[in-house]
Amino acid sequence: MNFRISVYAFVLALAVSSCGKETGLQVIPRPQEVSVLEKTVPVGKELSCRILGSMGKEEYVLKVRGNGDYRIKAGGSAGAFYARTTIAAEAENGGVHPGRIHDFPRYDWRGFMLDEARHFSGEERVKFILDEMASVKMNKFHWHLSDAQGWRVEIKSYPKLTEVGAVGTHSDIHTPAQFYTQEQIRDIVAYADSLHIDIVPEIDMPGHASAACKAYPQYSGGGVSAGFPDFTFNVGKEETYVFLEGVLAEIADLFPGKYIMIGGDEVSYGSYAWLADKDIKALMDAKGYDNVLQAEGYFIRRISEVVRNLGKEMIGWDDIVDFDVPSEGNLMMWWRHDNVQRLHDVLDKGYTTILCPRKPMYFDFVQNDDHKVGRKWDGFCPIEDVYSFPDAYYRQWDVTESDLSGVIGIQSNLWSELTHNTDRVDFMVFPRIYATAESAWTMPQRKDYRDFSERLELKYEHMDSLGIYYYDYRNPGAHPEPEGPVILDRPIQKQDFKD
Ligand code: TNX
Repeated sequence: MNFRISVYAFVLALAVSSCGKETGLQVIPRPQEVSVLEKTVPVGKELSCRILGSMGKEEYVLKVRGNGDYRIKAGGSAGAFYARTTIAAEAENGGVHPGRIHDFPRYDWRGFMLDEARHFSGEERVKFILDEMASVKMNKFHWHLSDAQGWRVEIKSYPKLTEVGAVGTHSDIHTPAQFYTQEQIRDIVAYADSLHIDIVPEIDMPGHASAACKAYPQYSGGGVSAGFPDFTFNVGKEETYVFLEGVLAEIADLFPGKYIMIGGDEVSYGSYAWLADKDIKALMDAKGYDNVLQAEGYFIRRISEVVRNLGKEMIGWDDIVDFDVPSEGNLMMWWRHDNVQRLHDVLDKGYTTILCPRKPMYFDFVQNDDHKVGRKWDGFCPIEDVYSFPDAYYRQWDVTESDLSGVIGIQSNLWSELTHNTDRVDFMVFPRIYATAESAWTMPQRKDYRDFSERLELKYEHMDSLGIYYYDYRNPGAHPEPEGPVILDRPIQKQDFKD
């Protein structure tokens, strides 16, 4: 090291140490660049907020004076919102640290998915989850609104979707209809918007469609004979496309965001029935298809056109990767942790991708080995693993950071087969969602699990103040694992079959 560099290093070290340690800043997700004094002062007033075109839309610089007054520079209203979110987190922790924070997200997509089809959470809970997401700078709420067990969004042109399709849950097929009216949806969308969260609606097709097919059997393509006779839509009938175009047009109108998620997963749980359907056979004959996967691909390509014509981009689960939808305007969610080839496929084909592999990102997987209610699969999904995602996984996926340049973000998913009440939802989501937030926001070189665990202390206080029934890693006895749902009368599930 030459003399000038070492003098520079010394002066820099002195400057940083005289600015105090950043460990005083108890904020999740951890900001990228922090230079603040250790001691806090009460939050003062906002002196200015300047929006600068030279900064990223979500980027901000926050300068806090010794008296607690502060100035914001940001690249857009989202960045300004995140600066104020940092101030609010500091205020909740007792005071703000004078100094400078420069912050921006690692990923554009910082998501959480809630399944409301298997069990319904309702408006108040959704707003609460949106609040928690916003408090840790998450910005995509993926809303799984339809599945075999229930259809949860009002569609004016097809009223039976909710009159009939919203009846029932995973644990009781007789539960009276539970769904969102269009007015409620608009209200929730506006609420999310005020928190800089985009809502990404999912209408799952052509599988997981039993609830819709119960309401409109004329669009059913059949399914397994017992329990789910109508797991799929009929991909051979023109009327099915008219129906789905109508549904998706209302969805596009209700959700102003850029994306519509069309699912596309696990169709094989029902599609063998297609070989016995005259309309689907006619389609296959006309197109020269000799297996049902080709018919599935035909359906997905048509739906991708429908979504594009509505001015939106389509997202599908990685199941649709081989169906040749254009990489422009179609995104993929990689979820099969045990099928890494699918990750390579989506990336090699140039799809913009969101990473949400079951392990470690599925919150229907348990958090601890002794938990009984929830999935395990060669282990489970403890918070450390969520926190170390995605970087700790590159080696086992045989990828490097640069291979992942098509990845726009990460997401955790709560499938709700076994979360039938608020305690169970809380228990599975918290505190893991805070780890998702930091993995999605903070650059890898700024992540440190021990430091995160210390910062989580204040989140425990926060959760206590809100009465959240979280899983307490420090003291597992504090909130015992809540019982799972009593299954009164449920349809036979795909899990009951081996493919
Ligand atoms: C697979 S993830 C599903 C869901 C289930 C979940 C349970 C995905 C695209 N499909 O339908 O709820 O497993 O872990």
